[in-house]
Amino acid sequence: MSVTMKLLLTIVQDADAAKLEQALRERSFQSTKMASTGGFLREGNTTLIIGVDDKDVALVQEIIHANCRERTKVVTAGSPLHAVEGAFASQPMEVPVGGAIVFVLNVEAFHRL
Ligand code: 2BA
Repeated sequence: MSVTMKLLLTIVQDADAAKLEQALRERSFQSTKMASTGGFLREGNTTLIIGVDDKDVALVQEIIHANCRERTKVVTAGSPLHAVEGAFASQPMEVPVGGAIVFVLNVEAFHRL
């Protein structure tokens, strides 16, 4: 049986996660929260798995956009990043993070067993 559903694999900053979860709940969208770590900064972030009907994808993306903001992280000398990046990263540098990274995946099937 095919379903008309998408999975939004959504990576957000920890600081935005609770507010986003609440906003989704208020609109009756289900989500699953996973602790994750960014490969570049090697800091904790949050990955939300959100399964939604195709027709709700745009709305959910609006909710994500409204609840996640861009922040700048300063990567300072002595951070784990500097150990691997060498001379390129010997000065403090700023990187923008977020609002949110959203992968939209087709869902082949959805079962509640
Ligand atoms: P991080 O990998 O810790 O990356 C944090 C931020 O550092 C990124 O923010 C980006 O602005 C910057 N950045 C990442 N790689 C870089 C590089 N090679 N050179 C310079 N700057 C770099 P966002 O793009 O907003 O990503 C936030 C988090 O979302 C990432 O944390 C990662 O956990 C996830 N992410 C982003 N793109 C992804 C992808 N294509 N696949 C899987 N995860 C991704």
